Amino acid sequence: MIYQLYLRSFADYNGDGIGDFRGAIKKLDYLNNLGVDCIWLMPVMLSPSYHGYTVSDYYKINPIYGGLEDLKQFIEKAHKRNIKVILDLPITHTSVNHEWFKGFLHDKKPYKNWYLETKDRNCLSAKRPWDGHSVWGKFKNKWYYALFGPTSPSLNYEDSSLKKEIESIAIFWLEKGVDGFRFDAAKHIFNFSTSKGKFIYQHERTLTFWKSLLKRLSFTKENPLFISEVWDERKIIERYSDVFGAGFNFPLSYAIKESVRNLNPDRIIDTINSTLIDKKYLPINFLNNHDMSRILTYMRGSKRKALFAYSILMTLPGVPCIYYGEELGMKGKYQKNYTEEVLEPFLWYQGGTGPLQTEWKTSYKNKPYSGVSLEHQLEKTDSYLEEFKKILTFRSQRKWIDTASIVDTKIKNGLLSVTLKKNNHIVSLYYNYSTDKKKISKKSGTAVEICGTVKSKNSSLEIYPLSTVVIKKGLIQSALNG
Ligand code: ACG
Repeated sequence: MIYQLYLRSFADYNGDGIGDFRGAIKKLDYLNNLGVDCIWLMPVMLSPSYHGYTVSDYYKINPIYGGLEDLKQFIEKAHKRNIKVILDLPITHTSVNHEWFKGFLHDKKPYKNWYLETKDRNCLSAKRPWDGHSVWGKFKNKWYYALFGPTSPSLNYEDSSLKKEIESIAIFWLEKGVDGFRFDAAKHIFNFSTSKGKFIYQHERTLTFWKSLLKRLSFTKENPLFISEVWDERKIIERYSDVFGAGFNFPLSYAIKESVRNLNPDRIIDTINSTLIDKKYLPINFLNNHDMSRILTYMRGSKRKALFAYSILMTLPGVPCIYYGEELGMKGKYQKNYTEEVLEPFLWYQGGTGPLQTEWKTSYKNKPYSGVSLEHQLEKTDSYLEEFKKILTFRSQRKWIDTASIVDTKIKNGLLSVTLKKNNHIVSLYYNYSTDKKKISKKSGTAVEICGTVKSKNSSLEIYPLSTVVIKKGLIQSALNG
């Protein structure tokens, strides 16, 4: 189970209000108890931006988070708890503060070729396909390609010396002990055609680039975890996941969220079948990340729906990944160009202050005394966190599900069932999407209720709306009774 961690908002050791490695070290037991076995650190390299996706030095840790020694300590202490650590590596663009970009602006070799410049009017009219933004930035008289906006000039991989440098950077971090990377924006290595003056994905070339880079990196580390972030339709995601060995499963994220929000599971079976069956790579399943709304907000405040969605995520094959603070039911809606709203401080204390609490920004969505804090929830018996943990515990005790096969999927009158198999484990999962109780008949054995309410009545089980139950096959013979 992967935990996506935004260090700035997690735990502050040195008292400057900003989360850091030493603070996060103090919270490793908290993550361990949740069942986390891999931490994805959102960008921690030197960067002028709050999110860190614009890097100004790939060999340096952002000093607000600590130094290289602190990262090494963090990794060492995580490893002691059998937790892996992977870094977010945004290499399709840099910060404008990077020495490379300064070199480019001054036409210095080799940097003048590491970014793309144009004077061609035809090129300048090119737009980003998904939202129509211009893909160019301007400094003095120079127009440079900047797919993610003018403060993030895109790197130009037509120059082979750049690839060598990126290789050295990745090796540098692997040698420091990190277990792998989340490769940001992986489909965007080659996407501008200067001859046509247009934005055009060049997947073949991009995949060749990654194959060669990853092959080189695999010599440095045994069993590295490389995850591609390719936000696209299934077929494209798959091509990249095959090369990386693991990829974020965007279609499943949409399918779970939409089906639960609309209480309509009709489309989810197709997505389960097409994204989770017979894969040569590990699907990384998630509901949201820092580019998306938090789940409780997405579900318009319905805790039942949010937990039900998590129960689906946590019972399907593939590796589940959760975004920090989701276990508390933090809220926040991502609005275009305003990622900050989903990056609020993890609230440890009711009053918003106490040891290790971060406060680098005001929380608008997760305010003190709003009931979201860990402290408050630990004092209650029926908290969101407690229900969330029950779902996580189910999964962390059954790691075999990560690589299980799906042998059957069915849906009848709003009751979705999925049967999983791995070696001698066979289980059937039942998810009640309808607004009525559903009955399944049983012969003998026990059922594990994962979410919501499930009652045993004589020879049958009653599954309440928005509830999930798992049944060990062979112990209970089930039939959908509608
Ligand atoms: C990553 C990070 C993100 C980061 C960057 C840049 C990249 O997660 O936080 O921004 O370092 C595109 C890229 C992604 C990128 C997002 C933000 N994410 O491909 O790699 O932008 C369509 C497009 C996608 C596009 C998405 C954006 O195809 O390419 O993602 O829209 O909404 C279905 C379709 C699918 C479609 C979706 C959504 O799934 O199949 O094709 O995706 O619907 O419509 C960071 C900061 C930013 C800052 C930047 C410099 O977060 O604020 O500006 O750095």
